[in-house]
Amino acid sequence: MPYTQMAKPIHNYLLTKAKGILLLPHQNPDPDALSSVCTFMYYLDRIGKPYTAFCGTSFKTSVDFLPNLKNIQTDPAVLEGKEFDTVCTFDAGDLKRAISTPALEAVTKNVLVINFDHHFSREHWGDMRLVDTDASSTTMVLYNYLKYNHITIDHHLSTCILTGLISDTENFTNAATRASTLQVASDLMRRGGNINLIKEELLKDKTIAGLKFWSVIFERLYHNPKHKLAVTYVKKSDAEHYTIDEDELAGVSNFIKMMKDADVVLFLKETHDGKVKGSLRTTGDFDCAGLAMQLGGGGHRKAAGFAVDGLIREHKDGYIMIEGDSEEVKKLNELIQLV
Ligand SMILES: [Mn+2]
Repeated sequence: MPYTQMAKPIHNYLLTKAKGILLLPHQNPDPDALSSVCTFMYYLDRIGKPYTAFCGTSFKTSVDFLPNLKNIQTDPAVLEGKEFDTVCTFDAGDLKRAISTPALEAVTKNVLVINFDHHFSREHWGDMRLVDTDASSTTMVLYNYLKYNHITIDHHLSTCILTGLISDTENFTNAATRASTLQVASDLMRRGGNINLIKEELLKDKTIAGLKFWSVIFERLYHNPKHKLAVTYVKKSDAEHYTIDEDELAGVSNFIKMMKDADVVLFLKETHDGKVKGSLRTTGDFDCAGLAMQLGGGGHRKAAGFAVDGLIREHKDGYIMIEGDSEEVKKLNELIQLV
């Protein structure tokens, strides 16, 4: 448990030493990253420390109901002339996913980095770290952090923390759901966390345009029985014909993984910088992180990702191959081709 060693030193540092605090979710933040930043803003308000909350990318979100979400800035102009000595990152997995733009790089030279996360990472980055890979969400890490530091968790904090918990466990259905998750969720509900508001707002995130693109993704889905792998994909050129929303794409891979016919779902997506990004999802015993690592990536057992240089080529026999010449591409093609 990292809390016994790190929760108090981090709190003491923030309370007594930090002068300019910058809070960063990862780029293209998900509800857990955003609600973690919202949780931390409430906490810093409580201990009377000023901060700037900033996200390197603009974001569209289903967590607008969190009252202080509007305080997360995205215009780099707000960073100008500010001096930071401390950066807190949330849910980032990798430092580059938090410090993701030149403007952020410029203001974060010579700062102390505090990493709050629940992702596994091979590089144990951050000058101070509170990383608990057993935690269901980054907000859960913050729940424990606040408890260790005897910060009262009121209804605002409860709703923020519960948001990350519900989102990352997909309404308490995926493998990140543990006995401790439900225990903490019930404590947060007792403290005034508004579970009905959160569930309704998080679930109501589909659009007609988005669902039409879901049908395209379903149409492309195929199954490689040899590897018990289901594959589908998004091409760069799809953007010319459909409205594509990243959040809705995350929703579709979570939906597809519920299928009975495959052990693991691989969702491949061409990016604009000549790569193919893959995300692996399973509800079973398959080790997604193990496979992702062989393909140059990483992640959790149940959800992992990787990226290779290449392009998606559709094969006339209803499957795809990746055009590229790295070892990883070769390995990937062995998994996805139907021969
Ligand atoms: Mn998370």
